[in-house]
Amino acid sequence: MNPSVASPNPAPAWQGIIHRYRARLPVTHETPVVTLLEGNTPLIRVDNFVRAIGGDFSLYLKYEAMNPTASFKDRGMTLAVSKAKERGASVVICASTGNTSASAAAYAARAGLKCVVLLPHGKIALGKLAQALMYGAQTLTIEGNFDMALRIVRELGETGQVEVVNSVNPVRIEGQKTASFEICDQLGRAPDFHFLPVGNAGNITAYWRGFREYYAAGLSTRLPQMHGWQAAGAAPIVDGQPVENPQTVATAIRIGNPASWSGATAAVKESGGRIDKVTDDEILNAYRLIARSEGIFVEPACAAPLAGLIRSVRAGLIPSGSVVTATMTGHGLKDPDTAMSQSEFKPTVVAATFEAVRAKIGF
Ligand code: AN7
Repeated sequence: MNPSVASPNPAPAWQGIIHRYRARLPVTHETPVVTLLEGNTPLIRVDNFVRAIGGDFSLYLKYEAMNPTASFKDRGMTLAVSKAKERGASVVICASTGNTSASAAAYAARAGLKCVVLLPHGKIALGKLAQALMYGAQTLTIEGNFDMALRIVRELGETGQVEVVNSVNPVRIEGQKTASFEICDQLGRAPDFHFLPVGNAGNITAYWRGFREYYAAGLSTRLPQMHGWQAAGAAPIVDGQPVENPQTVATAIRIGNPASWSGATAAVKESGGRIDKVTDDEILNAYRLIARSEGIFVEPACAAPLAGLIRSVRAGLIPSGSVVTATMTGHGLKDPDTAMSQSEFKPTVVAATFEAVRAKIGF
């Protein structure tokens, strides 16, 4: 690089969410910070999508896929693993529908801790399973669902032999609230509405806490309505009772008895928002639409709030001129099987000649 064109005052390098928001997080200068430089993810304005769904408002997607393990879980995990290390733990453990396990495995590898993950057998997106294996976690696929795995993990936690890094560990929520801080910092204000998917309900709890903290500190001047969306086959909060056998194409949110149930209901009630459900067909429709209208590839769970937004627009619930944000919690590449089966397009095999390719393109 030519030094004469380098900025005389370069922006300081991003050092992760603990460094950036240290004063608002439960850490001391003794806490060993285990970071992969998570956070500082893009907030992308998506006008094409809004036009396609017939809305008249500004929509910004918090693209959490740009975290080091390609999901929002890294915000909570940097804190959970740092605190585990501070306490002298040697083993971290979690139950997961996939993203928590990928994140726990990565941060444990970074910290030099053993990691054990319990996953529902056969119901994990391929990319997430590959991550847990590559980062070196002991990977146990149980013959049962996420809720059963979490029950076992909680019991193991009570032995005092392992550190549970699911969101039942309160520092996970603390780390995840930093996404709300970033949204306010990036927008220069808090949104009017915030949409996000709900599974175990830790993230909606965390976002609401983050928005409230910034408001209380005078760093924002309004509080958004929180709009959480579950999948119809896994909608215990909407239905008002645990779901014994949850089912949805959005495996990330295939959860029947959320740990942070009360946090979700409080967020919705206190903010004047809403928690509701969308069908798998609606999820898949929004999943394809956001990819082809904006070039933003997310995993199916992220399409639940987008489908919810489509419903809300049709119901006339989003006033014109509103500022709406939505969390895109995980990357589309996590779940290549769903992408390949749901894409409207298939690759076309063609002879390796100029003529054959030109004929296929149609000119
Ligand atoms: C992409 O990884 O529960 O409501 O074990 O992976 O805070 O649970 C993942 C959840 C949304 C729901 N989007 O967030 C796990 C796990 C994606 C997710 C959620 C998850 P919460």
